[in-house]
Amino acid sequence: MSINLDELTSWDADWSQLSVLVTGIGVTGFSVADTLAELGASVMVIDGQDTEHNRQAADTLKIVGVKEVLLGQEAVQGLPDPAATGGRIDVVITSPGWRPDNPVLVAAQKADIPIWGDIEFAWRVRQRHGKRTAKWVALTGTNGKTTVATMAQAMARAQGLEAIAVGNVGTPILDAIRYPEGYDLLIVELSSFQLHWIQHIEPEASVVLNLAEDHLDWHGGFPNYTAAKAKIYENTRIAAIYNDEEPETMRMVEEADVIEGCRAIGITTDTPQRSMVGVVDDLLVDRAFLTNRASQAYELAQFSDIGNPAPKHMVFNALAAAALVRAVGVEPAAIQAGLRSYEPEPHRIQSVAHFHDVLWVDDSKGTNPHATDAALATYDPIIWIAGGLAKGASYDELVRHHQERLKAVILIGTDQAPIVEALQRHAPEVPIYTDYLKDTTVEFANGSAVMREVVNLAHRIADPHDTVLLSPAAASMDQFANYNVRGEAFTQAIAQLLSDINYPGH
Ligand code: UMA
Repeated sequence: MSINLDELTSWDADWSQLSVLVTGIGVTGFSVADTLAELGASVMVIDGQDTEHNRQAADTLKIVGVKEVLLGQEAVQGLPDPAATGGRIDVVITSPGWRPDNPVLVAAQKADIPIWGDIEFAWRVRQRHGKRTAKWVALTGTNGKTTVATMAQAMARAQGLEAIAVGNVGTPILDAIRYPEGYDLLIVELSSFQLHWIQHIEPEASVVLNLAEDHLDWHGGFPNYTAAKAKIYENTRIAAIYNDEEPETMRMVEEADVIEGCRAIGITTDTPQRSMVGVVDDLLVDRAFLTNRASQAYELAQFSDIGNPAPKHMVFNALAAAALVRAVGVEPAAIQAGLRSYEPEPHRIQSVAHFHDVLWVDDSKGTNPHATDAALATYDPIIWIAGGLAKGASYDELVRHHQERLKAVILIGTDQAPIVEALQRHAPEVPIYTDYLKDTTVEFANGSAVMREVVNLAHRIADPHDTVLLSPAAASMDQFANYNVRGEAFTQAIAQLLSDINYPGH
């Protein structure tokens, strides 16, 4: 029997005849398999890692009705025997970390089996009889996504909406879809991986915040990466929002097939033209979401509502969040109230210590050159702690742009060569410290030992007025479990240093 997937467009459709292969048993795969089991579909899950954590997740999924879970490398060499899912596989629902050239996904494509991501699946089950249907606003970009998503959440909540930031931000979207009371608004943060697998969603508003090299290995090059990002604008209903300072994002909006009546809205940190949000003096203003926009603007908030000082990238993030929620009717007063109540994320250009006139800043969230660009632009002179997994990125532009601010560079992590080469080309006089820090055999648990070495070294070479900045411009997973752990290791190492030097109060 063949299933018509086009008919599966609501929670109440008949999902029970469907046989699904779910790839991955992480945050995404678990939520997908759990949801499918609740819908009565026949589900099989595979994952390359046979760990204790994954075995426990498998046991839970089997209890809720998942037919089969296969763990370990043998399970992910190609399509599994479909006997366990009713003799066939109608669709594969993949986790974002799985690259399209993964053997399982390649085999599915060869066999003409459709592949969805969890976002495509979530769009199809978002409507359910007797329950409110949340509106979606969607955002992507190389950097600032999570800040914008959580700022938009704060603004929408200040308006009294039941709103939640979901997706790449960490909470799987299907958890929100299945939330019993339902939501008014889902703020959907999408990675380029998630966008790659989307076929059709219709957000009220969408934005590509910025574009810079990242995840090139996954996508197989920059053109594929930007093509994935551009998909966010397709079928937008009300506002397709672009970054006026990045013309490529405007071009994406121009080329997108949006819903009739959808408007292009620009974000600028300068004086806004008509149909833009932007800045006048130290005010965030809206010249987009009002009828008499030719001659008037709404005041949304003041710089001081963001912070003191309010760095340019945070002003931009606040404007982007405001544009997203203004599109669904959030009032200017709620934008301001949301910004005032907003708690910034940890590990994002966060001052963590100041002693001997040296500032220590944790920007562990700087996992690619573009994110680190904002951090390097904020300080001078800098002792820069960088390196980790480069993910195919180039460091030339970053180093060229900030070479005058760099006093010294301390490198950690596996992929040191691209940074060293960029420094040799554009900042040959800046000392680079690489000794003993790049041991690739260090296990995650030893990352903290590396960070202690780094912090002690930075302390020895720092002079008054310097900033020691951890902003690696690279992913952390070679030496740390994730960027949070890397940032924590940094602050703990600083605390240890303060105790070792008997700094008052420690
Ligand atoms: N796995 C395999 N084979 C593979 C790849 C993965 O078997 O080739 C297995 C792993 O053993 C693991 C599971 O798949 O058990 C992990 O799947 P996943 O890597 O897709 O991770 P999830 O736990 O599902 O988390 C994902 C996002 N992860 C990635 O995109 C890598 C999370 O974003 C996201 O919060 C979550 O879904 C909910 O939507 C994280 C991230 O690093 C934070 N995102 C990148 C970024 O922000 O730069 C894109």
